[in-house]
Amino acid sequence: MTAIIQPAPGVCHMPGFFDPAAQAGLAAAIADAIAAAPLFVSHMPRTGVPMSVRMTNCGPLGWMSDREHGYRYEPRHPQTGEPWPPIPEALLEAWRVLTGYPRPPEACLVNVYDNKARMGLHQDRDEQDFDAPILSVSLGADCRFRIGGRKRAEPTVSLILSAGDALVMTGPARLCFHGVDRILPTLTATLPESLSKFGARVNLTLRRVT
Ligand code: MD6
Ligand code: FE
Repeated sequence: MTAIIQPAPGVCHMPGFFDPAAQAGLAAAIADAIAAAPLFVSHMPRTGVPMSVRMTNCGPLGWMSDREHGYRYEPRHPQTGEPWPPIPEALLEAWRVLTGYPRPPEACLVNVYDNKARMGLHQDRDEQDFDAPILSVSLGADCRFRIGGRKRAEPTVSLILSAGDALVMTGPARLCFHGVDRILPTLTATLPESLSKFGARVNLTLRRVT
């Protein structure tokens, strides 16, 4: 039984939800997904500035962005043209247990951070369904995660996301601004070996889209 911390209404942080053995199993499944659907770089709409994370997806739909067509979900990998690999069973199980949502996630975004990568404050609003929660699972290095209100200018709180942590954003938090300030230095590389060649931290974000 893991503790549940609520840093803001609708935000549930469950540190160490996945134990080290479960993290290793998940890492191996994500390494398989990356082998089938290689990591790629998305670009900001209009400006074309590249994002500092590399990404891929699992599930029927995958999130991506480029200068011309902006933020969107696509059923196929932009380079291979293949459908995304399936969402690992351990993540589907976590979705059922932690969200209680009656339908399965349609998208699992895999974000890979090196030590310099970050993610600016954003809302997850490219989905048609804001009633469904979002589940995020972190592997590898710690990061400083920041979460605020529904307006960008509202005050924010920060928390540390560590390996094995699950975070659910639901209800009043579903459209809150959030981001990753920075990856924190660790004495020991915590990303399981199957993924450590790709980066320092991996975040998996599961969503309903339609
Ligand atoms: C990350 N996470 O932790 C980025 N989005 O690397 C997210 O952008 C995120 O953790 C929606 C809900 C939970 C999240
Ligand atoms: Fe997000």
